[in-house]
Amino acid sequence: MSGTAQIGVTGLAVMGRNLARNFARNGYTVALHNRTVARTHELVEEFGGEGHFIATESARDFVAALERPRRLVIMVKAGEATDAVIAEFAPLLETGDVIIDGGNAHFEDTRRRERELREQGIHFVGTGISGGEEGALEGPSIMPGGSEESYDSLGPMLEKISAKAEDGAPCVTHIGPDGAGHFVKMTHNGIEYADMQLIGEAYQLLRDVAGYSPAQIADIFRTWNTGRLDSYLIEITAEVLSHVDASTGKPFVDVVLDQAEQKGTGRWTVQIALDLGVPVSAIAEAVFARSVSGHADLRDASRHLTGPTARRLGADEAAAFADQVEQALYASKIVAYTQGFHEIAAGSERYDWNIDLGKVASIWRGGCIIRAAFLDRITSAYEARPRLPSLLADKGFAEEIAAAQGDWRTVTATAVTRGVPTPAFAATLAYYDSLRADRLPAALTQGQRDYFGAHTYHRTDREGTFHTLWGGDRTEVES
Ligand code: NBP
Repeated sequence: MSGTAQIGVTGLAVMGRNLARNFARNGYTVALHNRTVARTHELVEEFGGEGHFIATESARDFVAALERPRRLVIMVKAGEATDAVIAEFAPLLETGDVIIDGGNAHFEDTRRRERELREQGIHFVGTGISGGEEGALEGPSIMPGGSEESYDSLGPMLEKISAKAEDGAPCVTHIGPDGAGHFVKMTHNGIEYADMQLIGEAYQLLRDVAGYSPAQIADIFRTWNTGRLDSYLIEITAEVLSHVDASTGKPFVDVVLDQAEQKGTGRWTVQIALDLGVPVSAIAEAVFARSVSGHADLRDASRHLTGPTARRLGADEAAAFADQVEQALYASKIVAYTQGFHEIAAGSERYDWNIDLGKVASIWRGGCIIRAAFLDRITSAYEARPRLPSLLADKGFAEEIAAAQGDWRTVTATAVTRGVPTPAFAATLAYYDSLRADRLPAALTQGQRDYFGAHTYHRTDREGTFHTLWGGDRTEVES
C-alpha cells in the first residue's frame, strides 16, 4: 500500500530538520526518520504546527509512509554514514523510487552510488544544497544531479522550496547526470573559499596599510555592498567587522583565534582541478592560506623572521587606497570565478555532463553563500556565447579588468613592499598576466626537461617532436 507523504527526510540534524520543515511549510506531507529516534519526535514536538509530518521510528515504517514513486532525502554526515543509510533503505525500495542525497558527498562517490542503484532501477540524485542551516529552512540554492526522469518528478518540489532570485526565478536547475550536482556544489564551495580569502586580504590591507579600525572597515564594506561587489559575503563581512565582543568590549575579530579550518569541498576542488589540469590558483591559495593560518607551530617558530614594519597612510591617502582596494578585489574576484567556471567546464567535458554554465551562475543568485549581483553578468556572458572558453574572453569582463588593473597592480605591489600577505590577490594577478603574456617561460622549462630527461619538445616553426643531444654535439633529432 502506498503511503501519503510526498517526500521523506532521513537524517534530522540541523540541515535535515530545516529542510524537512521547509518542505512542510510549502504544503508537502513529510515523512521523518532519524537513526536516533528522539530527534524525530523533538522535531514534531517543536515544529509540528508548521505543516504535516509523519514521524517514523524504523526504516520500514519510513518507506511505507511514502507515496509512490517514493522520494526520500538523505541528510546524514557525508561518507560512510551515507553508504550505511543507502544499504538500509535500498532493499526496501522499488523500481522508479528516488533517493536524494543532499549531503556534501564527493562526486565520485555519487557516481558510484548512482551506478549501483541504477542497476536496481532506483534513481539516485546527488544534490548540492547551499545556504547553510538558514538556507535549508528559508530556501537554499539547489544543485541536483541524476537522471532527467528523476528531475521530472522532483523538480517542481525543489523549485518550490528553493531560494528565489530577485527576478523570482527558483534557484534550482537539473545540473546534469550522476555526479554533476555534487561536482558543481564542490566547485561552488571552492569559489566561496577564494571569495572569502580575497575579502580577508582586502580587510588586512585596509587595516594594516590604510590604518582603519574594524568598525571603519565595516562601513567601507557596507558602501561596497551598494555597488558591483553587492553580495552576501560582503554583507556579512560588514556585520562581523562591526560586532563588538561583549565580554571585552574589543572588536570581535580581535578576540577570535586567527586559525581557519579547511576541510572537504575546498580541498577537493583543488585536488580535482589538479587531476583535470585546470589552474585554480585563487582557490588553491585560499585553501593554503587557511592551512598556513592553522599551523600555529610554524608561525610561532617564525617570530624571528624580519620584514618591513607597517607605516600607516594619512587620512586622504587612506581613502584613496580604499578605492584602489575595491578595484583590486573586483578584478581578483572576476579571475577567481573565471577559474571556478573553468573547472566546471572541464568536469562537464570529462564526464559528459553537458552543464549549462550560465544556468549554474543564475541558480547561485539566491540562497547560497556566494550569491551576488555579479552572477547576473556571468549568466549574460554565457548566454551570449555558450562556448565561451573563459570568462576573461567576455568583452565586458575584459574591459572591467582593464579599467581596474592599474589599481590592482598598485595594491598588490603595496602589499608586497609593506609585507602584508595577499596570496590570492597576487595569484589572480599572475594568472591574468600569464594569459596575457606573449611568451611564457614554459619554453625554458621544456628545454630543461629535454636536457635532463629527454622529454622532447615541439617547435614554434615546424611540426614534429624533437630532442636535442645535450650530452653530445647538441644536434637536434626528430623523434
Ligand atoms: P551532520 O553532518 O552533523 O550529520 C548528522 C546526522 O547524520 C544525524 O542525523 C546523524 O544521526 C546522522 N548519522 C550519522 Br553522523 N551516522 C549515521 C549512520 N551511520 N547511520 C544513520 N545516520 C547517521 O549533519 P548536518 O550538519 O545537518 O549536515 C547534513 C549533511 O548536509 C552533511 O552531509 C553536510 O555536509 C551537508 N551540508 C551541511 C551544511 C551545513 O551548513 N551544515 C550545508 C550544506 C550541506 P544521529 O542523530 O542518530 O546521530
